[in-house]
Amino acid sequence: MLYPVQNSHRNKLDLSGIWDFRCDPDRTGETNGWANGLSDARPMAVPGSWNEQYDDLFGYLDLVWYARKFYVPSVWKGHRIFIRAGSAVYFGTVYVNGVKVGWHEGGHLPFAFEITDYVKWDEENVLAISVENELRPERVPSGNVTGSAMSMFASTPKTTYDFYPFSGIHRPVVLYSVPQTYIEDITVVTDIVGADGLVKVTARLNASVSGEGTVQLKGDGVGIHAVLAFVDGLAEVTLIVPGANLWSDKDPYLYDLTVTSEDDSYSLKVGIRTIAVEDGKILLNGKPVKLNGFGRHEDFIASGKGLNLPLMVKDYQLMRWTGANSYRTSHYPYSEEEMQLADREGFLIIDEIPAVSLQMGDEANYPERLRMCLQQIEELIARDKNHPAVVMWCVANEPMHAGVGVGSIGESQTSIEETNLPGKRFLDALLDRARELDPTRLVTIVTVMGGPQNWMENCDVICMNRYWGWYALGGQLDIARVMLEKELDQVWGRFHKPLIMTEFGADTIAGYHGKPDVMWTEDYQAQYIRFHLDVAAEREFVAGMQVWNFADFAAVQSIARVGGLNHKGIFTRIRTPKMAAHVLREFWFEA
Ligand code: BDP
Repeated sequence: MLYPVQNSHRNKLDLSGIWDFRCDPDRTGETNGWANGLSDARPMAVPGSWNEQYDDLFGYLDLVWYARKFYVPSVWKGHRIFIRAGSAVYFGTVYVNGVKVGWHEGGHLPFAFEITDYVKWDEENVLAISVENELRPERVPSGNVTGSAMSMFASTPKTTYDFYPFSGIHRPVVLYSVPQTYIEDITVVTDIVGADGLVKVTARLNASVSGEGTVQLKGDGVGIHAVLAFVDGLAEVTLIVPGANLWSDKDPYLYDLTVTSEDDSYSLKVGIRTIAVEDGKILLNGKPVKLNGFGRHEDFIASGKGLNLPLMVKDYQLMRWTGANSYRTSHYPYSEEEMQLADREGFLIIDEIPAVSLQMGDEANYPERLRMCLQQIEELIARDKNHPAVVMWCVANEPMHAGVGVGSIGESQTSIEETNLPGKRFLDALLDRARELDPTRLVTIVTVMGGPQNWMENCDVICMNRYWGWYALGGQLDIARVMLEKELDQVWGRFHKPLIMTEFGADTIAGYHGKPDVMWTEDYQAQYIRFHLDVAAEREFVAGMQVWNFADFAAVQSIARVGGLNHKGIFTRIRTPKMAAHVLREFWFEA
């Protein structure tokens, strides 16, 4: 799944813009010919979430149709034509000139279909995409689960997770062309031997043909060429880069790699780096590194979860300003543009599939959810495997053990390990699959307070979300600190693996202050963050601290979410810093 590019062999047309849009709650659109265009349509921006663009669509999660017209430039004749969407949440079906050309299940990941045989030349074509985001128990993530632990956080809509289920075409839809025989995939794996960088390039054509191609790596003072011998459509070569300029969070150096085949060429950025775990530490290029930063969301006023490029650039600037060098794509894959920026800006990414708050007590839904999780792992790794920024795959966030209730928040438990073995097997299957597909990166599961402790045992890095001083021991930061220290030390003692606190946070209304600093004030959040960073600084095995959350974000409505927002942001939803942002700067800047 190579990111579409424009170059001398390939073409690309971005179809972002204002599309026609219509809801189809009775599901009659297909029989009524909506695939050929929409009447009585209203304007809708693509990319963007429909829920944020119109009040009456805020709570609408059912079927909708998007449509627009397009021309295929006549100079593309003789090429293969594809249509590709960066993401549609949750289920998207694509029609070209009334013909259903394909569908894709699962949000936040791209899909493309070849449409060469369906396009008309020298006249207008109609593109229609239907999308629905029904919340269903068997889906990933799940909704409308009876007895979900999340009821306190989700009065409406009935998600099992704590963010608004924004729906729609969230990333650009592009039309692109490739030659008849084209480079279908490239995998780059890097290594370091002494002062040399090794860049192993594997290229695959769409046809099992043999022939000659080339690989070229360019950088400061380096120009390395090699021949690529394709046999049955596959070729592999390892380049040696003497005195390589390594990629790191401090110096994100990128080389330009170009692969050519007889008819095609494709260029991508390459960062030479290694990532490993050794002696309880995470090593980047053989040296210990800490992942300091945030859990985040793709979320903003009006654009919802839609790609918002200025916001993306601004967020990186703000993260850098705090001194952060890392974040987790909580709780789903972020845009490809975001991953490209992470490579360029030197951020260390924990890349997560949308398996958030899966209810592991609900075994009836295991088979379907397992199928979806495995599909999402495969698609995510296929999409992001060449990004040096991505250092870890996360295959689940806070899976919920059997019988969990809102009150079940405390230390991770050993007493419930035995009764939760089915959940462990499910999660282990996800870890195994990610490792099998990519043995060069670390793999993890982010665990919930009060969960079975052995669910962490097969992770390369222990990732813990803990809310001592918020959901447990709120307003009692001194006791909360003792509990946190006790749990961290016990978990380290059991597993001897580096540990990242992937979430810790306190809801805070910007502008609220207090002395004493009570819950919900900026002062409380600042103290809460400070004690966590102090505790981490005293423990070498803590390999990272990621605050929940970078910014306030839209959640589902409930008594716990003032104004429909989760207020744990270090920045507000419109990106003004709260007091705690300065605490982070103090700890992280130039750390
Ligand atoms: C954790 C979840 C996260 C929530 C957060 C919270 O992983 O999605 O938003 O708690 O409650 O349980 O703020």
